[in-house]
Amino acid sequence: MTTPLSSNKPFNRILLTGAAGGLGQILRETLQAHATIVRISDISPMAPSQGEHEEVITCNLVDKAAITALAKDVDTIVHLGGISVERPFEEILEANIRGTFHIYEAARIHGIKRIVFASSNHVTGFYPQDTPLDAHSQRRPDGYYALSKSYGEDMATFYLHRYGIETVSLRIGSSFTAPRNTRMLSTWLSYSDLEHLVERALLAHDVGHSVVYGVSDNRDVWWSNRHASHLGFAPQDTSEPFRPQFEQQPELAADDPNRLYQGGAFAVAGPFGE
Ligand code: NAI
Ligand code: 15L
Repeated sequence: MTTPLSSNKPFNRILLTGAAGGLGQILRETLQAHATIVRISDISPMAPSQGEHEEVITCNLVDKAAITALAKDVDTIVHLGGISVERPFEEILEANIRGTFHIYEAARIHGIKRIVFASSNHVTGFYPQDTPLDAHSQRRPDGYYALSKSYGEDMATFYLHRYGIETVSLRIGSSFTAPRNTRMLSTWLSYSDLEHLVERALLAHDVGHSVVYGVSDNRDVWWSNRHASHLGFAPQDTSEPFRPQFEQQPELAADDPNRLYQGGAFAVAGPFGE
């Protein structure tokens, strides 16, 4: 841990992984309000540093020494980096499972006390749509990607009890500029609500390991955040304005995974290989 600089921001330095990605590009701006310096990282090219308040470091999550160095002098980590779709197990193993392990080890080594972990709704993706769930519902991962997020949540619990590192696991629904299909009318998380969620995950006190579904105030939400009320997450947006464009389209077939499973098409991806 470093001594805070003379700014009145809550953190001296925040590390953001996955900064070149869809959500990383949004949060890169948001986090400026909360830290004197935002250190951003990705394996993919990122826009150049905007000034002294931003450090840009290209880095592979699979490289343990590089991730340990990346987290030096950091106060808290927002971990978004990794593969964000269903892929063969070996790819997921490296970027997501080994990569998240390296993040937690780096936090332990440098005395970092809080991680905001981008988990996913896919840890419960195999539930039928309309089944009400909350953070205590048994997980039903819908693929290797989902398994990696589920393991990440278990890692968070272990590092809390063993080393006192707190985590807020964000089970993000579908965070894009707009819902892309009928399923996402239920799972959509607006960028504005995402920013608010990450702010609460960084600033709320005594979070232990908290699990929260990242979803806007949509009409037909399957997930309750009753066990995460201490975070103070209060989404303001809704997918309702997008509903008419989907209602004009033909209804999905009864066996369409986007109609059956909370995780949609992820639940029927693969098998990979022979
Ligand atoms: P994205 O795929 O746009 O961004 C992920 C970033 O991680 C990419 O820029 C990629 O280059 C980087 N990355 C991949 N492998 C890496 C490695 N080995 N080392 C370093 N960086 C690596 O994904 P998006 O949409 O921005 O999501 C961010 C996070 O939130 C991901 O962890 C994703 O699983 C999670 N999430 C996103 C949702 C969404 O709706 N956007 C929903 C649920 C979870
Ligand atoms: C995810 O976990 C993915 O990262 C994202 O690309 C979306 O597909 C989202 O879930 C979803 O479930 O819509």
